This record gives sequence, C-alpha cells and structure tokens, in this order.
Amino acid sequence: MSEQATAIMTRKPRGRLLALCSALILASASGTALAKTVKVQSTDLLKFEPAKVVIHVGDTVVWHNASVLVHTVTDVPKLAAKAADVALPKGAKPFNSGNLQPKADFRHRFTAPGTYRYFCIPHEAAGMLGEVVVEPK
Ligand SMILES: [Cu+2]
Repeated sequence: MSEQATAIMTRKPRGRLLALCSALILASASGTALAKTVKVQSTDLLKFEPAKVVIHVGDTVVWHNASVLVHTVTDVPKLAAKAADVALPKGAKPFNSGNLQPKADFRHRFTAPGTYRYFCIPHEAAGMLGEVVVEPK
C-alpha cells in the first residue's frame, strides 16, 4: 500500500471526508462535471423567464409553456421580423420548437459556445425575446 493511501486510511473520519471533498472539487474543476439542465418558462405576460441564462457546452435548456397561450422558441434568422432579435454563434444550427401548447415542453442541447438570441414567433413584436449564453467547458 502506498504511503499516501495509508495516511488517508489512518486519518480520523473527518480527515477522510475532507480528502473526499477535495477529490470531488478537483474532479469538477477538471471538466468532468455532469451536464446540466436549465429551465425557462414562457409566460402569460409574453416573456421568457428568466430572459437570459448562462450555461456551458453540453448543457440543455428546457422551455416550459407555463401560460394559457401558444408560444414558440425560435432561433432561425430568416423567421425573425427584426435582425436584432435573433443570433446564432458560428457553427450553431438554427432551432425552432414550432407551436408549443400550454404545458408543453421543448428542449435543446447546446453544443457550440457563444450567444444565442431567440424569440417567440407570435410575440416577437411584443418583445418576447430570450438569450442563452453558452460558455466553453
Ligand atoms: Cu409567445
């Protein structure tokens, strides 16, 4: 048995717990943390809530239609009335939920880093806009 292993095993339980915590912190810092899922709601007030989320490459956003209205989650430049309402980073594919009925979900996993600006097709003019910032791993 290595000297280090012996040292860990002979330490008091609290010492072992600290060693375990340090190992977990090191593991997440080196990029082995699990991908996350972040929730955004579409509301009756014609907003995405929260309007901006910051995630990492590999994470998923789930949009839930929490309103009585039909909404979309759309990041397709040619479908936007205003160019400023939409953005896709280099290498990212456009996505569009289509009509989301009340209580329906739409999910999208982000694999390219950068800033995404999306909108709801029926409510773009009302300012129903959202942003996803995807940071590199
Ligand atoms: Cu909408």
